[in-house]
Amino acid sequence: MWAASKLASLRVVVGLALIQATAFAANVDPTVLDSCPGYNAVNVKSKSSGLTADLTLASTGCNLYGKDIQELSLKVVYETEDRIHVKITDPSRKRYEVPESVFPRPENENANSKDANIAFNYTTSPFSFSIYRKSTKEVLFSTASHAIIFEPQYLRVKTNLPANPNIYGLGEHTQTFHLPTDNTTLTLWSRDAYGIPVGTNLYGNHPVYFEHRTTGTHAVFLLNSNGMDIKLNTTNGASTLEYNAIGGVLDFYFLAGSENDPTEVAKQYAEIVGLPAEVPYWSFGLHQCRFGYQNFVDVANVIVKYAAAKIPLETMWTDIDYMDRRRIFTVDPKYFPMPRMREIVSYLHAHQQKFILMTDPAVPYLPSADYAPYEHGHALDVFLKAGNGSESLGVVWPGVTVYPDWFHPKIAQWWNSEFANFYSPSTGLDIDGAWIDMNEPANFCNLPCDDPFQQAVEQNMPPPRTSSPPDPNTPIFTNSSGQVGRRDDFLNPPYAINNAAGALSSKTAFTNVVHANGLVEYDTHNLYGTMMSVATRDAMLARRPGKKTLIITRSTFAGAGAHVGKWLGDNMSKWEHYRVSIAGMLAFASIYQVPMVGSDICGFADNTTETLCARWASLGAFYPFMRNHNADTSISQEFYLWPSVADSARNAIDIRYRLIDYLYTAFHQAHLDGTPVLHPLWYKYPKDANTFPIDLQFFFGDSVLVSPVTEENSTSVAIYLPKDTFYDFNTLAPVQGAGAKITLDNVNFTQIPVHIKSGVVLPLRVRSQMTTTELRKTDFELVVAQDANGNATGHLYVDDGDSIEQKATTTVDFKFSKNKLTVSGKFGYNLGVKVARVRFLNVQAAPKQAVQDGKVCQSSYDAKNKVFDVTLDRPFNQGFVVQI
Ligand SMILES: *[C@@H]1O[C@H](CO)[C@@H](O)[C@H](O)[C@H]1NC(C)=O
Ligand SMILES: *[C@@H]1O[C@H](CO)[C@@H](O)[C@H](O)[C@H]1NC(C)=O
Ligand SMILES: *[C@@H]1O[C@H](CO)[C@@H](O)[C@H](O)[C@H]1NC(C)=O
Ligand SMILES: *[C@@H]1O[C@H](CO)[C@@H](O)[C@H](O)[C@H]1NC(C)=O
Ligand SMILES: *[C@@H]1O[C@H](CO)[C@@H](O)[C@H](O)[C@H]1NC(C)=O
Ligand SMILES: *[C@@H]1O[C@H](CO)[C@@H](O)[C@H](O)[C@H]1NC(C)=O
Ligand SMILES: *[C@@H]1O[C@H](CO)[C@@H](O)[C@H](O)[C@H]1NC(C)=O
Ligand SMILES: *[C@@H]1O[C@H](CO)[C@@H](O)[C@H](O)[C@H]1NC(C)=O
Ligand SMILES: *[C@@H]1O[C@H](CO)[C@@H](O)[C@H](O)[C@H]1NC(C)=O
Ligand SMILES: CC(=O)N[C@H]1CO[C@H](CO)[C@@H](O)[C@@H]1O
Repeated sequence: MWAASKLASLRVVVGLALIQATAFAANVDPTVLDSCPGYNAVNVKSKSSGLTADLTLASTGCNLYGKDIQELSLKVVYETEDRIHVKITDPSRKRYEVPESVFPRPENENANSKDANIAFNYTTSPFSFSIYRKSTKEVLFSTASHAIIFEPQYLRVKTNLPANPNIYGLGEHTQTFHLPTDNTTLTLWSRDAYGIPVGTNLYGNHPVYFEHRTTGTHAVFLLNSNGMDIKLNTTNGASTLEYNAIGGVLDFYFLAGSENDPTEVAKQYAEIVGLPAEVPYWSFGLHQCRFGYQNFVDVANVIVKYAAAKIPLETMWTDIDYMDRRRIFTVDPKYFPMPRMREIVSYLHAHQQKFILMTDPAVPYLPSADYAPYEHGHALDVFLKAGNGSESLGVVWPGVTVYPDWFHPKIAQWWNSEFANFYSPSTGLDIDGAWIDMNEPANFCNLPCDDPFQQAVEQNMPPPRTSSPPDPNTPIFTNSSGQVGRRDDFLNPPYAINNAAGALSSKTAFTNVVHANGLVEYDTHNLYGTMMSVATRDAMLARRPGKKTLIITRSTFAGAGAHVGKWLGDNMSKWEHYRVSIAGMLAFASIYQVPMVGSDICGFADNTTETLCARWASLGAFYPFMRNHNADTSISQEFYLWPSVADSARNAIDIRYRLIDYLYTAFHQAHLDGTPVLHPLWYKYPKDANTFPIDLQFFFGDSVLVSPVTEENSTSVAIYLPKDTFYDFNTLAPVQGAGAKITLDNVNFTQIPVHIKSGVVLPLRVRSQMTTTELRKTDFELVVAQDANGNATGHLYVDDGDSIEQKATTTVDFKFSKNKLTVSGKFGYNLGVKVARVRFLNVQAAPKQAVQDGKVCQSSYDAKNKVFDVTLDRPFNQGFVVQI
């Protein structure tokens, strides 16, 4: 979060204080790049599992941003039948590569190229390569006629694309989900991106794209954490995608995906970046937060008012307001005194509710004050260092700060111990999850930042303590292999990526600082948020061994979802941001494998309006992570403040909570095999080109279609329904999709259109206005939404909701065919509830009766909506059959 009130003055300073990059900058004529000589392939050695070759510079080189490297080595490995790994490195010099400790490499299964679904092809002179799909012979990726450029601080690879390509991913950004492919630059460089402006680099970095064709969906992942511009362009009808990275190596993974099911490529991507972490059951409840709660009384009042409004609040959050002078691991003794805060936490826990606080990475630089977190970290020497060995300073909320070095061997010892102390259940604040922000890392100090103390004063950050200079005996930077002999410009490399903050170090930690292991922030910057995420997760697990936790971060790198969830940063209370939140969420959940994702409901900055907040409360109920959050200078926006917003929240939370077990099951499946938790429409209808650009509707889980009203003041929405049968979630009446838009009218501000895709059996809880702890004690009902063939299937996974290792779990399969519903499975975990009813949809005429395992049940038929409603009284601890 960022103080809106500070923004105006900061904007002015940014423009003046940038270190100007000396670069030719990002706009060299593409024909110049294409006319570079590139490389010739020699000593090509092919094997069944891949090939190796030496690449030699074809002539003197074009030396655009440095000297072209003479000799490269190419290694191609068929790691699985669906994955080819193509790596180009400089054999003469060790270059930075994303460390294995941060990004473990996927297992190489040594596939035989004969069995692979995609193949690597190449030309030798000049060297170019392509990847094609064997079954259709389609070229998926091809560098033909675009020279590969490999210089110390500049790498370029460009591929041809088909006309009007369907490209998704390459975030974090606020472009449409279906990316524009003309004159578009996507920049990857973690940035504190207040207002999430379109066309700029934002908080996280996911250098992966999925390309969809009616003949199949494949993916390309470039494992590189350096700053880069990825350019999509179309010239004379020919589309291309070009990588321009300022370091690292060319480390590509090509994924075959499949011809019919786009979710296959999502699963294959999960094999590389890791399967998403499971989160506790309670984390799907409603979260309330804001920046600007004044004191502990405010916080307590919100909790009480939610209860009074009968809107089930699961988790109360507090932003940095709670801190003493905005110092992490402290409470303000006057405004948020520890005993009173402990009282709030006890109250929440006694009411089966949860508590989460914000923790930032920046640590106030307080060498001579009595501030233990700094002292401990300093003693262990775990903070980032400037080149002369002193701690590298920035300015963040508490004033002058240092930054943890997540590569330091003692970082976990320090971070875990600060977490254990401050968040101690017996003496501190017993949080249930953690929220980590500002971890790009953000820095308010404007370049050249030669006097952070002065800037802290100018920016009115809590004034710094009188500080002595760094201890002359501070251990100084030791050279490592990655560093020796490297003369790169870490502050202003010759190729300037299109960083919206200006120079690379602008508004973040200095990119020339060297980590404890010798790696330079220039290379690892984009990993900072993910490394803090992993460290925080470990600290939470250390506090509560064996328990699942919720960590929500702002900055992410590929693979972050295996550890944490993510919120979409500092958006604004605007309709555009309500709309763009869907594209952002889909990108994280369906492409990047970070499914625990959501946007600040009702908007973070600026003032919301009643109608925006009412619509957003409904939409937010279908974010996997549902949190209302707000900025300090904005008007309050708790859902209970307006009757229409409260109604909207209650209505949508009712649907969400009844579906929580379905959502929990989807997360479990994602954790097992990478099946996405949310789906864009084209994942389900891959041959229907009308679905490719849609990003204002989506599937929540596998089969619940959400189609919010998207225009201010409107009570109607034109939604696209593919050729398939759907059911209105409220009435359960069938709605036939015709592969066209239909207009829904009279959607008042308390409602959101939701449809069930046919062919599914949905397990729902029967009642919902309660905490998730209570919810788990309520009965189930089943909704049988048959398809055109009279079939439907579904699944349910239940465990204790809390433990990482489960002693006993329940896995249920539902199958409906020939008017018979069969419920079977493994009932290891005792749910302790019943199945209270089954509703069969699209039943054309009243059945004579419903029989459950030989026993005739009470039933009724609703002819208008064609729903056959059967009452059961069946403990949900074994299988059963219902015949109608
Ligand atoms: C491989 O590349 C060569 C050279 O461009 C081309 O002639 C050949 O058709 C390609 N093979 C396949 C199967 O695409
Ligand atoms: C491409 O986009 C840039 C930045 O938005 C703009 O300045 C430029 O005019 C555009 N060029 C073309 C050819 O559309
Ligand atoms: C796209 O190509 C046009 C024409 O060559 C060029 O002017 C423009 O800068 C390119 N845009 C990007 C983002 O590369
Ligand atoms: C070390 O370098 C930093 C920034 O480069 C500078 O601010 C600091 O004064 C230097 N410290 C010493 C002891 O020279
Ligand atoms: C580190 O490497 C640089 C450049 O090679 C060299 O000048 C410096 O003396 C080295 N420092 C140490 C402590 O070895
Ligand atoms: C939000 O509303 C408050 C209270 O009415 C007002 O002081 C503030 O200026 C408003 N903010 C914006 C950005 O309009
Ligand atoms: C929506 O209605 C409000 C209140 O009548 C009005 O101020 C606003 O301009 C309207 N917005 C649009 C986009 O029509
Ligand atoms: C909104 O629409 C729903 C469903 O059509 C209806 O039940 C409810 O009464 C309406 N509320 C208002 C305030 O019109
Ligand atoms: C419907 O389900 C039955 C029983 O599982 C199966 O035999 C049949 O093939 C299914 N029909 C279709 C069209 O999928
Ligand atoms: C996605 C979007 O609309 N972003 C906008 C957010 O607000 C900032 C500041 O007003 C704009 O610059 C962005 O374009």
